[in-house]
Amino acid sequence: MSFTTRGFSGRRRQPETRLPPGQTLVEKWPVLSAGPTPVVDTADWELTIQDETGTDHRWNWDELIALGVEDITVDIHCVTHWSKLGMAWRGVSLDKLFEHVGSRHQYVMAHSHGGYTTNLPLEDLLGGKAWIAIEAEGRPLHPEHGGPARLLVPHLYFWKSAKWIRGLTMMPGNDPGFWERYGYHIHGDPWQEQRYR
Ligand SMILES: Nc1nc2c(c(=O)[nH]1)N[C@H]1C(S)=C(S)[C@@H](COP(=O)(O)O)O[C@H]1N2
Ligand SMILES: [Mo]
Repeated sequence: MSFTTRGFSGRRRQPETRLPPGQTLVEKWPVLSAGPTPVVDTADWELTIQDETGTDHRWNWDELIALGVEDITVDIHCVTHWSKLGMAWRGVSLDKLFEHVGSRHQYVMAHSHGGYTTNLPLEDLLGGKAWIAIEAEGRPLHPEHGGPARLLVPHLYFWKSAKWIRGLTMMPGNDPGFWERYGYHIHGDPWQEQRYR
């Protein structure tokens, strides 16, 4: 399956209008990590979604891939003002994972190897808007960019796309994650310039 995600307008924006306010285009892909790059092997990789009852839903690497991998082309926008347009990614839609998880809780904390966290409303992860990404630009995701697997939520600032993802925990409220506690915006929509609070 191969398709290009569309903006919420339902129409692909032209390059000059695909840049959110205050952003600058980059060609090279910067690395931004708050700590060292953890070593994560697909052989013992696992993703856990903890539902509101505390029950863990688990997928190993092969089980993740078996859910179905999509090719997507998206733009990414970092709060530090760089944007990279038309990036080719491969990943598993969060819709596929949440088909197996019932939750009345409407917020999610993403947890990474190394301790990074970021919070998101569940609705920002569903509806073809978010993936567990395993490849970028035709190659397995480089460890510096979150390989073997990272969250990819391109419609929000890129700090929401947790690298080295290991789990999602359902939450009743929108508790702040790592950068959000340091004053980054609780939601992070680049089109609204939701950078800091
Ligand atoms: N685990 C983890 N995920 C993370 C980060 C991090 O430090 N640790 N940095 C975030 C920030 S601020 C950005 S801009 C992007 C950078 O991703 P990149 O290094 O692949 O460009 O990852 C986000 N995800
Ligand atoms: Mo960032």
